[in-house]
Amino acid sequence: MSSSKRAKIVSMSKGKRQSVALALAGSAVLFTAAGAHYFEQSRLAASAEGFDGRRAFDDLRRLVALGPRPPDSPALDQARKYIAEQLGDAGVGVTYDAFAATTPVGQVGMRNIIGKLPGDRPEVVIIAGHYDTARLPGIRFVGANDGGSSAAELIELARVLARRRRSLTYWIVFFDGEEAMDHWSPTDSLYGSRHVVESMQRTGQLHEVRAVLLLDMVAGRDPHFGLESNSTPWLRDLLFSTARRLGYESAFPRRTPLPVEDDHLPFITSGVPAVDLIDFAPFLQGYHHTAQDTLDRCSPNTMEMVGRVVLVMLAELSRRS
Ligand code: 1BN
Ligand code: ZN
Repeated sequence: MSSSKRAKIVSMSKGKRQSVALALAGSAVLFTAAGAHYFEQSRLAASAEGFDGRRAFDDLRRLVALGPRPPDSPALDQARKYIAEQLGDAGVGVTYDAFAATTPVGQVGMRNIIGKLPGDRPEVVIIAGHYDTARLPGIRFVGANDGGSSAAELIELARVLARRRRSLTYWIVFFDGEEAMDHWSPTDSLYGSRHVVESMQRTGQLHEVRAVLLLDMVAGRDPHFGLESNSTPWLRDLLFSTARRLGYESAFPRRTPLPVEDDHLPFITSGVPAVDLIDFAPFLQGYHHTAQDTLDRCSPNTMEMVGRVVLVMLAELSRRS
C-alpha cells in the first residue's frame, strides 16, 4: 500500500476505519466465493467432457440397422460382434458371460458382455444397460430407444473412460435377456442381470461393487427422466443433483415417481446400491414396445446429455469412495 493511502486510513476516525476493514473483509469473502464457484464449474466441465453424442448416435444407427435383436437371434450375434469390436478398438478387455436361460419358450442361450476397465483401486462401479430387444410377435420391433440406445451409450462411455486415468475400477456391462420371452414376470425377465448377480455372489466379487448405474431408453428426442422409485435413494439423489448442476433440470423433472422393474433390481435385492436412469416419455407418449420405437424418435443431443451426467456422477463417486 502506498504511504499516502496508509496516511489517509490512519487519519480516518476509528468508526470509519472499522467500516473500511469490514468492506475489505467482505470483498475477500466475495472473491473466495467467486473463486470456489469458478473452480467448481471448471471441475464439472472437465469431468463431463469427451462424450460425443454424434458418435454414440452412429453406433445406435448401426445397431438398429441389424433389425429386431431378440435373445439367441443372428441379429443379436451381430450386435454382440459389433459391440465387442468397438470395445476392443477402444482398448477395453472384453469377456462374455454365457448361460442357458430357462424360459417359458424353453432353454435359450444368452450372453452378457462385460468390458473391464481397471482403476488404481479394486472397488467397482458397474455402468450397465441391455442390448437385446423385446420379442413382440406380429411387430417388427427394432428397439431404437429400448435396447439400442443403452448399448450405444455404453460403447461411447467405454471409449471415454478408457482414455481417462481411473481411480475406481469400471465394468461396462451389456445385459442379454432383459426383456420377457413371453409375458413379463419375475421369472420371465431380467435374465442377464440375474445371472451376473448370481455369478458375482458365488465368486465373492459382489462385495466390491460400490454402485450400479443402469441406463435404459436414453436417446429419446423429448426425454422425461423420472424418479424411478425402486432405485437406491442416495444414488438417485446424486443423479438428479448432477443433472441440475449441469443445467438439465427440464429433462430431469423431479415429478412422477414410478417404480420400474429393470436390471437394477437383482442388485438392489442383493444389497448393492443401484439407480435406473430411464426415460418415462416412451410410456407417457405410448410408443414403448411398439413398431414406433425407431431411430427418428432418438437424438444425439439426448445421448450426449446422458453421457455427461454419467461422467460427472462417476467423478463424484470416485471422490466419495
Ligand atoms: C424397460 C424397458 N423395461 C422393459 N423394457 C422394463 C419394464 C417393465 C417397463 C415393466 C415397463 C413395465
Ligand atoms: Zn423394453
